[in-house]
Amino acid sequence: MTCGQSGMCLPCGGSDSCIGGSCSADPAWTITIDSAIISSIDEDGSAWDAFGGPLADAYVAGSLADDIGIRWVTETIDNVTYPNWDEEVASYLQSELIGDGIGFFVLDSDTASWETIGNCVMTITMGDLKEGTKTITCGDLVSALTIDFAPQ
Ligand SMILES: [Ca+2]
Ligand SMILES: [Ca+2]
Repeated sequence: MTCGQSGMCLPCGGSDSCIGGSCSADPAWTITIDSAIISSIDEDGSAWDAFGGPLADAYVAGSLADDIGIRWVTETIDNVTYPNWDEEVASYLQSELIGDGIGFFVLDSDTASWETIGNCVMTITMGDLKEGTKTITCGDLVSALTIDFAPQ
């Protein structure tokens, strides 16, 4: 079955999506924020916090890269350089992941606000999904951000 002209898609039915002009299987994948490696000091060489422990109180927020705004947020882990969230945050269609990628903000939670530790976009290929995990740098202060993928 063919579909899609100039960005318009006819319904494909089932769990298929219009990919490259034909209806193709488009399974959902769950996204798990696994872990990160965060600098112990900020870009000015200062502690992340003056009170309550100098290391970052780290959490990750994000969405598909084309989305406006934040769609999900992890728990905060206090005073860490190697946060291990292992937290499932979202489920997206394969076509969305490969088409858009995911935008991430790694943040330091403060009393009434936050500081940005890093932000980045992860591009995702079919190979990455099959591998089940991908690690990227996320700005100068996050030397590794690891995301896991699993078929839903
Ligand atoms: Ca702070
Ligand atoms: Ca802290």
